Amino acid sequence: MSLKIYMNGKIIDEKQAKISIFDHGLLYGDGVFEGIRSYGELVFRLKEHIDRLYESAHTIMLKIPVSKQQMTAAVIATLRANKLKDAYIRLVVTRGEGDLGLDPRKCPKATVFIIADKIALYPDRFYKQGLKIVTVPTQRSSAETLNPQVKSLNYLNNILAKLEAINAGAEEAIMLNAQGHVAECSGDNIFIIKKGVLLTPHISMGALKGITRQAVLDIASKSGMSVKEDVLTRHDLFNADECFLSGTAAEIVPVVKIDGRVIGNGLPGATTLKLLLNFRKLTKIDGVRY
Ligand code: PXG
Repeated sequence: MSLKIYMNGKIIDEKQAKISIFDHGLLYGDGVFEGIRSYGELVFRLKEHIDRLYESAHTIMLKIPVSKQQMTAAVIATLRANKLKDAYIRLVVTRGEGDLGLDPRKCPKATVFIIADKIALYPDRFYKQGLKIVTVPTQRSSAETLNPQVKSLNYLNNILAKLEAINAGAEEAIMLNAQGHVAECSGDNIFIIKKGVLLTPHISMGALKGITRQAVLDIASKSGMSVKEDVLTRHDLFNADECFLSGTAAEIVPVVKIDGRVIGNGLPGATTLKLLLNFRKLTKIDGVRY
């Protein structure tokens, strides 16, 4: 069955959804995107995703040709057109068609498209056994180079890190910043639990302000746990009681080994699993209905 795609104001068949070879999203990775999830018929934290998309676009001086309200309606229209209940939604805005030069002024109109498809869930063993992850040589780009806060179409920094993790036989890559402090993973934020305190790298360490990350911080604070956005080293990770990753696709996934060091008792942590349970409860109530 072919998917229905939202493209520049219309819902069309995926076979008709084509991008120009002169689109600067392709030629230069010049554009922004979001990965969003719906649970049942609720789009999880849609407003936060739309806000982040427009902030990313603002920073790269990319004018999105539709309002936030229209974009929200477009996401919902795409989900309805595909009759999807549990879905993964990819929202993409590129600089649009231009010439072969870098100059964004040569691209008069941004390209907007939305793909909604069935969600490809992570294997169950990731949650039951936990992940083995490694730190990788590729540093997270700094705010002064390519700010990790901008969810841009230029993901090579993260892809290089992912390749290095795969080459090492690991499932995710921990990226450090130029100071050697923990920033985040190639497509997820990272958390540890130490003596009952929930810790995650401060955004200034070079992390994307993850929407799942914020949900985890909200859930933990509400349950009375102390939470701290901090400076974390590999030593802090190795000696944590528990470790997990957060992201739209992953939700909350336990980590049991980092660079060969066993974390805690080597099994998914009890607090991690409780947070995952509470996160899944939240996804059933916190969202925009369609
Ligand atoms: N850090 C980075 C670098 C990300 O790309 C996250 C953290 C988690 O953020 P959210 O808002 O999702 O909690 C992301 C987002 C994939 C995939 O297919 C993952 C992301 C983006 C695009 C695709 O695994 N992660």
